[in-house]
Amino acid sequence: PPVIRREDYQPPAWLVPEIALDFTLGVDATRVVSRLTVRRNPHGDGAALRLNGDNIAPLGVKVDGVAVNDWRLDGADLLIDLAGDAHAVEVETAVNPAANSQLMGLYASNGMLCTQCEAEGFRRITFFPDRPDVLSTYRVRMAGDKAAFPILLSNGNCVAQGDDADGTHWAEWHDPWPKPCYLFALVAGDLVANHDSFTTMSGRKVDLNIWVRPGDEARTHHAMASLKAAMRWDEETFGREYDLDLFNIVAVSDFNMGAMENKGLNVFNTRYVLADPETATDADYDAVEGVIGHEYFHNWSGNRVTCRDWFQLSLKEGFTVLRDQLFSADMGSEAVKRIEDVRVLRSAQFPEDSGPLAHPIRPDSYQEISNFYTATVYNKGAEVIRMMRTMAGPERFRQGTDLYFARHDGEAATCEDFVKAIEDGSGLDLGRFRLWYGQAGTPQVKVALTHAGTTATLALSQAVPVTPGQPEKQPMPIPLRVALFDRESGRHGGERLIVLDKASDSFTFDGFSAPPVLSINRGFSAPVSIEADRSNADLVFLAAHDDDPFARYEAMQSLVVRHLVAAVGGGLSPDDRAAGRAAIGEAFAAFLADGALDDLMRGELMILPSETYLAEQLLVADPGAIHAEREALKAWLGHALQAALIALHDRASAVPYSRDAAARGARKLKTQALIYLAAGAPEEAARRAIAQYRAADNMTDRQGALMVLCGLAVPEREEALADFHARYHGNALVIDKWFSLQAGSLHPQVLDHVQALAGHPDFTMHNPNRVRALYMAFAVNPKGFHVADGEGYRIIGDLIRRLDPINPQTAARFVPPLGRWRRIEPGRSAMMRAELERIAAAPSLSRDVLEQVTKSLG
Ligand code: B3K
Ligand code: ZN
Repeated sequence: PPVIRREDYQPPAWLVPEIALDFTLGVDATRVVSRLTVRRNPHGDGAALRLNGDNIAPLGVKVDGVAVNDWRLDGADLLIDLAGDAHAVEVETAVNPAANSQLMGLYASNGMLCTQCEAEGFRRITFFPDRPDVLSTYRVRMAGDKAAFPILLSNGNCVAQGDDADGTHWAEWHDPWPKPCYLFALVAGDLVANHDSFTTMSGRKVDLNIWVRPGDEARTHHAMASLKAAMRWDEETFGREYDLDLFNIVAVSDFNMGAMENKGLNVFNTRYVLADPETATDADYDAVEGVIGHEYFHNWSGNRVTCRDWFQLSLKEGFTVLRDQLFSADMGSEAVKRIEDVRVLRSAQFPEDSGPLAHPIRPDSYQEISNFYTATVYNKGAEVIRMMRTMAGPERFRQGTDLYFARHDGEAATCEDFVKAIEDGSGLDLGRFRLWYGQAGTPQVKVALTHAGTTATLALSQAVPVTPGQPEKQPMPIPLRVALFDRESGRHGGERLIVLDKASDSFTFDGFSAPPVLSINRGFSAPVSIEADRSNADLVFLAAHDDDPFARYEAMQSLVVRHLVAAVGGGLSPDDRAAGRAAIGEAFAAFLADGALDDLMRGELMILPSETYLAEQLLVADPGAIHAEREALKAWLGHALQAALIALHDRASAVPYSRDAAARGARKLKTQALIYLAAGAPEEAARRAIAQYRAADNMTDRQGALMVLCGLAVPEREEALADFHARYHGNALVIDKWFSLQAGSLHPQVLDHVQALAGHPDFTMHNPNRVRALYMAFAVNPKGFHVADGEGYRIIGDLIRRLDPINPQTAARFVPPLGRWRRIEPGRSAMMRAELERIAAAPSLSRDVLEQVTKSLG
């Protein structure tokens, strides 16, 4: 497949200021007439009009009202030579939404029709310059059977509608804001809305609707509350006001991603809309709030200011992720949100950055852009912008974002435009900081603290690892929030922000009569990996005393990482092992008993570093050994702290259900306590888990209990699984949980379970949520995926081959777990690689899978 390069960018030869689309809707056949007003771009190269297409054929082409046939096809694109500088071009196409299993373009989902155009789905509907720097105002007319499609929606405002005699009806929509075609959307179906309204800061009333299938209305209240909170928050925090009189959200059950920010008509995966206490966990509630916020925030960061080309994807995604993170932090616990975000970064982005698919947040080339909607572009992209905010401070950062929006409103901008606006608006010098956009790889920072007289000296050095296509790296500015604690008082004399902008540097701190304890990268101020030679005692000290909650969590994590890495390497004598466990146990016991901690934070501190993150610490990892050591530590803690864990579970179980922070904290603890008990005292855990399951009046407790039972070979497991399935039969999102919990479990027969579930009547390859529920839960379950005989790899390899012809975008998402082979011990490594080779040898692979597999082998 051809390689698209960032440096080859050329402005479009033709602009399309206006488009009118006319849809005659049908589930098996929809006809589309597209009328474009095209104008030659003075900055273009004077070439023919190129309209991209994908899997469509032109049924008729007119230029200035006259049918022509001197058009030609170049691959899938339609080329039309035009004599003048301005023309009207009309193209007719037909598509079959029911046959569209890729879920890109116009497709059918449960009898309704909907679209997904980002990144390149619009070209599967009609011929168009499908690139984000061509902005048009849209008029959309749709007509169709009124019984099948009582609701007809598109972007902007509905300007006219009517009924026809033959049982059909029609509607016309107009979106006044010019937009690229990836933000176009259409929805037609039998939907009901939760209606509400929001009054903007300038006093305009906006109608809000969340559209769902009849019967789901009662589960939309949290989404609506989140939407209104997001609208207010963006006004207050970023000065951004909504710009239409109507905002529609539609929930769709067949969807490749989480949601899509189409202008005025966001389309959502049902899983990020529907929530009630009976069917959604606290984490699900948080995810709904976060994704509703994310898509809403795109109205400015993405829609009003869009991307010039897809290499700039992080311009909208990194910035919008940062915005949704700050929003969620303000809605709940800032400390807990930060920890969760770092955990996602470390388990999803760090491995990406150190593997064969590593790319900078602004990639230099791609074959299939869908493969670049990654944790790097999204989450590391957010971290990079967060560093600018940390260095500027929130007020000056806001001056930068104000300038960015003012300067580029209505434009298709670049990452460089963003950095320049932050620079000009905030007064920061971001000269070398721009390297963060171009260099892939997680910087490794080495830290040593020495003490002499009354001075502590912090010596730092950095190295950015080699990544594919980037053999040489330059040092980057790394902002580190640092505090030095006095061992006696347990306090520090103020935090300092230092910026390491060279390969190595040192910083001095005066006024310490004794060697202080170092707290560094507080708040995770930079997305780097820190290598510091700190004693267990110092880490235990920080885990107990650090006033930065992230640093406290981090000290705990470091303590565990260090112990487990040494254990896995076989370098622990029995005495060392006992000492390491004792230090961890001491820290655990301290925060379990710490009355000053809230339970949500206590629950975070209880979570051990993931096996993926542990594997990242090793050049070559043995997943079996990592799993065994981590489980052994859990069992030791569960056993050693059994009384405290039981007391915790009892205390938390007495808290009645509510959505407030204290009750959510209690629920988090209940499940965490069960997890440790399951490892250290399985009978006690099984008793408690089935009791929690039976008594549950909410999904958090029920799912937590079922998750723990799923990992135990006990009769209560079957009872709970059968009850769960019967109770929620027909509720797709909850049945997804039923699949995930089994596929992600610690049960010794997890592989057999996965294979049986693949043949379950509720399983289908055509619904991405269901595919992910079974297979992604399995692919990220180290116990199952890395089983020593390689069967886990074969399961995922088979899945990729079978799913690719149906849904290549989703199939490609399963390649990265296999792509880790170079960093895995030789036996498994060879089997992972062989699996990739089997995939590569399959006839006619999609561009999506081919790119990921080739790069993973390369
Ligand atoms: N912008 C969409 C991503 C859609 C990508 C489809 N390949 C979701 C989001 O980030 O908000
Ligand atoms: Zn986004």
